[in-house]
Amino acid sequence: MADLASDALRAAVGRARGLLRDAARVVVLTGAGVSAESGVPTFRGPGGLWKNYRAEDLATPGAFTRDPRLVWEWYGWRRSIVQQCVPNAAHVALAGAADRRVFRIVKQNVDGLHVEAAQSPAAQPLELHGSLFRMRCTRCTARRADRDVIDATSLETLPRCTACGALARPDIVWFGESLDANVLGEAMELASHADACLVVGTSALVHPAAGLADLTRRAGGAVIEVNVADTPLTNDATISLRGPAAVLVPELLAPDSDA
Ligand code: BJW
Ligand code: ZN
Repeated sequence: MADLASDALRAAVGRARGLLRDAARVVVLTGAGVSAESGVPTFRGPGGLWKNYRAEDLATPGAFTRDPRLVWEWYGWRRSIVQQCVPNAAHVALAGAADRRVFRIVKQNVDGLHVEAAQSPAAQPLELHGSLFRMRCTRCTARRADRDVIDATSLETLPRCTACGALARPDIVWFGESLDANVLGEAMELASHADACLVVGTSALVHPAAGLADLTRRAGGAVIEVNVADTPLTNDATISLRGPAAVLVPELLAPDSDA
């Protein structure tokens, strides 16, 4: 195995590989850490986006009502960073596993890298918190994909709905907003019936996403965590692996060499 720092980690990875191999149904919950090695900043922790910006100032409906120009400026900046990033070995390994078996990815990230890594419809993730590269109207129900540069120099230059002309907003679930009920329902259903839940690179602080692994655990399934640090899930996880997603996830999901 490449780059596994200690015998203890190597053994834990071996046990986790066994659990995943024996699981008929696997659900994967990913967070910002899965894209860290692609160069996308995480939210919390050293270098995280919330270090320099307060969530309440930028990622709430109230923030957008108060100052849509500031909010669009922040999203335009994040889009420009993410547009230079490509999926890493973790995204690729997860997409490959989703092609081979009953294995669904549920993602919190809005960066689109799981979507880019997917080679088939089976590998398309369930999207809990929206996308940086979609916008929706603040007045009507129109939504559209969009990768253009955002001009946030003034209110007049901000993106507008092409159907009704009202101000458009990022198609992202902000704090205090409800997740799409169908998507959340499907994610909860998957988690409740999974034999294993693989949790990759999330601080597990933001609900309702953070509760999904618990649904698997309460139904008797295994919870396998991959993270560079402890999280609120660590104590209750069946196996918690300390290390970077782009190293550990491919190790966990590589097909057996004698297969
Ligand atoms: C690595 C690594 C490497 C680094 N390898 N690992 C129940 C209890 C308490 C509160 C609530 C609750 N239910 C609802 C709430 C309120 C709120 C909430 O959860 N607040 C908490 C913060 C306390 N939730 C909501 O408002 C949700 N809405 C809702 O539930 O509606 C109904 C309702 C409303 C009001 C009240 C009650 C009910 C909506 C949540 C929307 C979240 N949206 C965001 C996007 C914002 C902006 C944007 O992206 O533009 O989603 S917030 C942000 O956090 C983003 C992320 O998807 C989400 C999760 O973050 P994530 O992915 O975990 O990232 P980090 O940075 O926190 O962690 C990175 C991890 O990676 C760390 O652990 C690192 O160690 C690790 N890592 N490098 C592996 N290389
Ligand atoms: Zn409109």
